[in-house]
Amino acid sequence: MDFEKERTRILMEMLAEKETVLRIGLIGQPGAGKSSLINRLLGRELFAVGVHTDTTTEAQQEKYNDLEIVDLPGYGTGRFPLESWLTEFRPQELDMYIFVFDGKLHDSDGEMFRLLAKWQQERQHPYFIVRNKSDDIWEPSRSEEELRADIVADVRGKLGDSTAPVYFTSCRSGEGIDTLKQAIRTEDRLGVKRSKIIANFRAESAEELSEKKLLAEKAVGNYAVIAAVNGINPLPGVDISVDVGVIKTMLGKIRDIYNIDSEEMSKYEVLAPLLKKVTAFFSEDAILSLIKTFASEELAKSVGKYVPFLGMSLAAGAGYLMTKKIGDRYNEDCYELMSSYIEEVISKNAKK
Ligand SMILES: Nc1nc2c(ncn2[C@@H]2O[C@H](COP(=O)(O)OP(=O)(O)OP(=O)(O)O)[C@@H](O)[C@H]2O)c(=O)[nH]1
Ligand SMILES: [Mg+2]
Repeated sequence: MDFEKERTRILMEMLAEKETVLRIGLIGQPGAGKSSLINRLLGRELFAVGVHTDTTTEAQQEKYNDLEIVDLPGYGTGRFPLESWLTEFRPQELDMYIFVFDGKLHDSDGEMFRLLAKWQQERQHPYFIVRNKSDDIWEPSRSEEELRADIVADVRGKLGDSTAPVYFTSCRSGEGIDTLKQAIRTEDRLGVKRSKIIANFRAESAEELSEKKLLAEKAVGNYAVIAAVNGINPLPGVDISVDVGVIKTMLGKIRDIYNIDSEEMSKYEVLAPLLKKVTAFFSEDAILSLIKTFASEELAKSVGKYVPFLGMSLAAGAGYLMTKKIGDRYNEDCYELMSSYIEEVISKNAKK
C-alpha cells in the first residue's frame, strides 16, 4: 500500500465528512412530542420536554455531533401563514423532516404534507410522518384499530398518496420507535449522510450496534494509515513509529460512534468492569503504555527482528499494524460495553 497517497485520500475524505452535517427539521403540532421523540431517537435529553419552548416565533436549533436539529415553529397561524413561514425558515434546505402530530390535522397540514412530498421527490430530502402518543388513541365506542385506520386514511388523503407510511410512536411505552428508526436508518435518499444517523442515534438493537461496529472499523482503517505516515514519534525502547495523538483521536471517535456516555453509564454497577476497560484509555499515558505492551507482545513476533534495519516504509507498516490492532480491540471493547448496556439497561427500562 502506498501510505502517502492513501493518507492524502483519507484526509480529504475525513475533511469532507467533518464539514458535512445532517440537518433534521422537526415540524408539527405544538405539544405533540417533537422534543420527546428526537430525544428518544438520540438517546439524549437534547431538548427540554414539557416546557413549552417558544417555538411559535423562532426556530430552535441544537447541534449534536454532526447532526443539526431544527425545531421549526408552527405555520398556518396568523403570524406565519405558510407562505411567510417558508420564506422565513427556508425548510426546503434541510436534509430530512420528521412531522409529528397528536391531534386533528388541518388543511394547512395537508399543504405541508404536499410540500414534504415535493421536496422528497425533487430534492431527495426524505420525510417521516409520525403520529405520536399512540398510547393515547382513544374515543368512546370506537376501537383503537378503527381510530388508527382513520388517522392513516386522513394523512394519505391529505397527501394524495394511498400508500404513504404513517408511523405510530409512543415516547411513553416505546411503541413504534424501532420501526421509525429502522425506516430512517435505511432511507437511501440520505445518501452518504446516512452514516450520520447510524453514528448519532443511540443503538438499541443488535442490528444497530453492528452497523456502528462497521462504521468504527472503517474509521480504524483510516486512522491506522494516518498514524502510520504521521509516525514521527519513535518510542524509546520500542523502535517503532506511531502517532499517539492520532490514536487518541481514533479512540475518541470510536466512543462517539457508540455514543458512550461514561457519566450516565457509571450509574450502573453491572457495567463497571466493561466501562473501566473503555475509560482507561482516556489519557495519553494509558495509550502509551498500551502501545508498549502491544509492541512487545505482537510486533516483536513479526517485524521485531527487522527493527535494526527498519526503513521508512517498514516503520510505517509497523505503525499501521499497531494502530489498527489498538483500534480493533477498542472497537470490540466499546461494542461489548454497548451490548451490555442495551441488555442490562435499555431493554430492562423498556419492559418497565
Ligand atoms: N402520553 C404520551 N405523552 C407524551 C408522549 N410524548 C410526549 N408526551 C408528553 O407530551 C408533552 C409535550 O411533549 P414535548 O416533547 O415537549 O412536545 P413538543 O412537541 O416538543 O412541544 P412544544 O415544543 O411545546 O411544541 C410532555 O408532557 C410529554 O411528556 C407520548 O408518546 N405519549
Ligand atoms: Mg419542544
